[in-house]
Amino acid sequence: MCRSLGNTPETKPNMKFYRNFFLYAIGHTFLFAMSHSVYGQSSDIQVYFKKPAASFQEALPLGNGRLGALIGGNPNKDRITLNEISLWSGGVQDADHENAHQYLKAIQDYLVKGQNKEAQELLQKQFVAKGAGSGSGNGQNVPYGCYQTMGDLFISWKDTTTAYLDYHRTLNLEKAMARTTWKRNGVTYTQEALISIPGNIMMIRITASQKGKISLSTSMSRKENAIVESRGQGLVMTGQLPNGKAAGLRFAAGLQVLNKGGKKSIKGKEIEILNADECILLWTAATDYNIADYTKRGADPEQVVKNNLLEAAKQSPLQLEKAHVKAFGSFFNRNRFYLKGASTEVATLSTPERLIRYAKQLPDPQFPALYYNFGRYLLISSSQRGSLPANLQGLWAEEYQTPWNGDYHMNINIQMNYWLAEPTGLGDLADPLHRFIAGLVKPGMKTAKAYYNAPGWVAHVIANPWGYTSPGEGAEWGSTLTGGAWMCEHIWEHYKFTNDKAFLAKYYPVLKEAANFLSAILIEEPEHKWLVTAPSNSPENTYIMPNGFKGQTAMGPTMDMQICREIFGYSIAAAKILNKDQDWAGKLSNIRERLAPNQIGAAGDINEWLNDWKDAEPQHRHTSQLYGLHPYEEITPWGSPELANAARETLKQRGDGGTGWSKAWKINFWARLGDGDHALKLFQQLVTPVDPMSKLNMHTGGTYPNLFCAHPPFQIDGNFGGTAGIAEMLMQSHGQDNVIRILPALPANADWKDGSVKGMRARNAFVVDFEWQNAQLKSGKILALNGGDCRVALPENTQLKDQQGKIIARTKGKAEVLSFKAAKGSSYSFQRD
Ligand code: FUC
Repeated sequence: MCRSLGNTPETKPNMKFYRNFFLYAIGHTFLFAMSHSVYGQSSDIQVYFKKPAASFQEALPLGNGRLGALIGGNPNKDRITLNEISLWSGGVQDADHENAHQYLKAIQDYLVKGQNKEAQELLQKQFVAKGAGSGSGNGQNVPYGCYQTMGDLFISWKDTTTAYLDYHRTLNLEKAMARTTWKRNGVTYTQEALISIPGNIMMIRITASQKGKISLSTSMSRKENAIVESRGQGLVMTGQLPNGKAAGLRFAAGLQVLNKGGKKSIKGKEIEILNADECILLWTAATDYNIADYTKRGADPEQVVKNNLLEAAKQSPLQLEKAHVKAFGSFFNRNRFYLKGASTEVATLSTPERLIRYAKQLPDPQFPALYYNFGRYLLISSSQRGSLPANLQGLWAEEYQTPWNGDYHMNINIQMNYWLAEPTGLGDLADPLHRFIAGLVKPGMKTAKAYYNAPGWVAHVIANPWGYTSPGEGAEWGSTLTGGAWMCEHIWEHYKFTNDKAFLAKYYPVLKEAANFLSAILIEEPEHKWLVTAPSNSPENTYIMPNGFKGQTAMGPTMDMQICREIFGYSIAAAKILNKDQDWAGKLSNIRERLAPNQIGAAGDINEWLNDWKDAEPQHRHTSQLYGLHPYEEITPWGSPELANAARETLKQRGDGGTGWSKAWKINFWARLGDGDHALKLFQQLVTPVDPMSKLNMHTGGTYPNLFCAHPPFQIDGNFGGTAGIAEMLMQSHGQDNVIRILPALPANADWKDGSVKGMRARNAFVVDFEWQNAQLKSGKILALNGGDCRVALPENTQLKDQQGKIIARTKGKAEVLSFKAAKGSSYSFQRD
């Protein structure tokens, strides 16, 4: 298993690197003199701690969509948690019950007759996954597998007898660099870390204010399934994870240290540095997961590691850093959100101190901007082209058995991870999601045949990188059959935001086959003869039937029907745009007309089930019956006011509690209802400080000191969903009427009174900048990337000008929607009188 890494940069000293190192040291000092910010003062782009991390929820995340690290910043012994996004146990398996479809009719008949108990019992017996499924969320050693940490990197300082002073630890979200500084024995030490997108490498640079003062040893470790050994003058970790039957995925990681001054030697499984002036740690990792075809093995991970290290050493550290900052900035700087005004009191506070202060509702206008910037930072760091999508923890995990296997849950979670991508200018970073969806089609066709004897493809609730599409192992949660169709929304939305027809044409078969599946399995319910799905769930919620039966197996849950309407609707639209399948689209349109509609119940809310049944848990975290309000947009205050009112009532009945992601979803719901104050209230709920050590009820969501969202436990969807929610408060552009709505849900809160946004994306490829004062939209600019019809809702007495400054339209005494033909590449500005 362990071959030599060959000529590592250490075994054959790379003179260029040392030459570059000198240039780097000079350049770097300059660069940092320029960029150095006062601690706590860049309060919208800096996460700041005054002490080392005591848990990973206090550590600072770095990542490049493949590699990830959590920097603890301890000046005695720093623990850096290591990750690689494809480090999954398990493997490709057949979890379909081949003959499950023989029981489909019987289950459906029970449901039609109202015998839900019998339906659910039969479903649990014959219609769940074959084998262990997710392993009850503990799938590490079953074929489903589990995302897991790669282990730890330690930096152990030799002299820890004297206490350290003046400690600061920051994560700069613009540069994607983590920096720790402290003083010991009169020497100032600085440790800076980055994970480069172009270099696929982590670089940690350690400097001291005096020469010869760096003495430390560094090592890597993993608790299981790996060995660490020295090769040349570096360390290599190699290992293999179980696939549920035998040995599965292979992985490797490499660590090298380049020192300036002093002495370097290998001591057992550690690299020791004595009396150096400066040193650089380079770390990288790889697995043999094959992103192009997960049924096959990919490149040899040891070779990839070796190549990455060799490539990194060809560049000077300054070049590496510059390339990193440039690549990261090319994503981060596309979109910014500022709230004007700063609270001077927060200038010196650490992030956890600010969280506590913000929970008391004290002013901190930069805090929502920080949260927003952090959400975008996390997506850029955990989702890059040609890699896997961000999972339940993005790519940051310290566990070997991550909660819920750190997988891809498709009844809200993975979709929420990507809600922010399109509006905040990161649509290209949804590429891993699009590929992932396409990768589900083939196994999903097999699952569709096995369970439903239907054409097309289906994926249920849980998915892993090994193409799992079967139902889960539990009837009560695992048979929602619209997981795959919900995922398809992201393909359509990418088209809507970019108008990229080539993209649509490429992914059209994915949409079409998901629509084909759903249209084939619908049955007629007896009362109204509406078409409904069966059997399915309304994600993880329990109904109480009039006869007292409490169950989850149902026909026609509202969310399923909304998803059917949505996917049929955009598949028909896609067929038209691509000039294809007109007969098919016509038939689909007829089926769409017959789907069970949204229904308002006796309590004035939107029914979650086909019948107006009570919920066993009225404040359940999932609010799936409002899928039609968000992310789908069939319920709007202007298009369907009655349903919008019922949605408002639903939210009131559900309450403002829930897990982290549940609160994040509610920000989006309230923003779509145009209620900025309630959206802000939910944001405040979402950022309720959570102590990592406390054993909270897992349904009491909030935010950890490092701003990671607490389900609890840590689950990243709340960060992404919260950021998307802020974006919805700032601007909306529904696809139904193609109107850009600026500040549709601005809270009447002093912090939000004045602000600006740059680079928000609207559907139909428009980029919008705008500014508001005293809670009134003042001015802005719309750049038409593709050109075409543009519709924008503007307040009274606002004029719209073309690029030459000619007035092309204006609103008079009231707010209006202005329409104009935008030329490709042109900008249009608006200004209120
Ligand atoms: C969904 C949620 C849970 C959790 C899990 C990963 O099933 O209902 O709260 O977030 O995904």
